[in-house]
Amino acid sequence: MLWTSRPAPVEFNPHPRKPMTMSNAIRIPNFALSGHSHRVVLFANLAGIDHTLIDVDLAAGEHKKEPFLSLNPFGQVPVIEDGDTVVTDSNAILVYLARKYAPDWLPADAAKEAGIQKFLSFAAGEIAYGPAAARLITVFGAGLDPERTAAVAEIAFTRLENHLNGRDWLVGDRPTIADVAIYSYTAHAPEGNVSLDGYPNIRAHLDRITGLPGFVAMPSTPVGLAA
Ligand SMILES: N[C@@H](CCC(=O)N[C@@H](CS)C(=O)NCC(=O)O)C(=O)O
Repeated sequence: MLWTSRPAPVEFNPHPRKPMTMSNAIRIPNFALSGHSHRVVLFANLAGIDHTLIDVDLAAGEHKKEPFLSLNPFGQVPVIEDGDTVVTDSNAILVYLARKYAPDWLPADAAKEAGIQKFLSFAAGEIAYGPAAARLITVFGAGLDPERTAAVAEIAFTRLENHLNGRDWLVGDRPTIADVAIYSYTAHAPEGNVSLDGYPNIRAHLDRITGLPGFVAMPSTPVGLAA
């Protein structure tokens, strides 16, 4: 089994209030072709957060069985385990990791935080039901309506393109978790037959993210316009 056991505590612990483990790395049960998972992995790398990836075989239904269901009863990746803390949902994980380990990526300023939350909702709304859903059809054979997902993708990318007019980053003057949240499914939209040709601001924004130190790509799938 893949992530049943935590690293065993060592026998001698000079700091008894702080349990020692072989590694303090955050554990990320992960599916490499999931944009939701990639969002978390990308952020951990951009923010320099020590982590260990554990592959979850979605095709074999590992996410619908124990021990995974004890971690996330929703039966979805991504999940993280940070010591005894388990966090589920990609955007919730971004918030948790930024708050705890990389606060520059989630400014406490009320207006900026609200702006970031807006784009987390956008990632879970228009992006999930547009380009992400379109890619589910071509990469995983999902029985969704390609015309509908293409229409939602167009709405999403038109809004994003307009927002990025005159801006380098979605909120404020530096990258935040908002930029990370929308990256993976936007960058891989062509796999779902959604072209980025008409969206120069979006393409420039994606390039800015790819150029950040620590950037890691999600594996490409040669389907749709990416074939
Ligand atoms: N709201 C969740 C959605 C996660 C999600 O849809 N994960 C997909 C992989 S991309 C999954 O695990 N699907 C399996 C299922 O829902 O049964 C998040 O943001 O983490």
